[in-house]
Amino acid sequence: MKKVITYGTFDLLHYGHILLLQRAKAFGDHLTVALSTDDFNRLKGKAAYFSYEKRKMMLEAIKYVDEVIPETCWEQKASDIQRLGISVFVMGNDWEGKFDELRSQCEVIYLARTPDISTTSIKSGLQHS
Ligand code: C2G
Repeated sequence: MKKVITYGTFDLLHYGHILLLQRAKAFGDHLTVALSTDDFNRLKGKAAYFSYEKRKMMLEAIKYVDEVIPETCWEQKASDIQRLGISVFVMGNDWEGKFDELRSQCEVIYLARTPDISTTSIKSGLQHS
């Protein structure tokens, strides 16, 4: 089984997130999402609208997602990859190059972000089609 992992807050779930998860899953047979906890979001300077539990429940309802684990710190990626037997690490390309040190453990892929949608824009109430 080829295992893929991705990390994020996934707040106010939107189609940009779904397209990321769909593309990430396509690199293997099993997708783990490491979901930022509320405490880690505070460290990231992000305040999620929905709690970790609600964001976790929503992710678990997505057919591309096989497992959701907590992301509690920046430094857990290498040990997650090792412990879970991950072959592919995927992130949106707003993170381009930021996790290249993981290339010693697994494939690292940065996918193009979906344009014109973000949790921030939803929060600021921009009209959207
Ligand atoms: N994303 C995307 N297109 C968008 C918005 C988001 O492809 N329009 C992707 C991001 O690039 C990221 C994932 O969806 O790969 C989750 O986005 P966020 O919840 O904003 O993740 P972030 O806060 O960047 O957390 O340790 C890594 C961090 O936890 C990443």
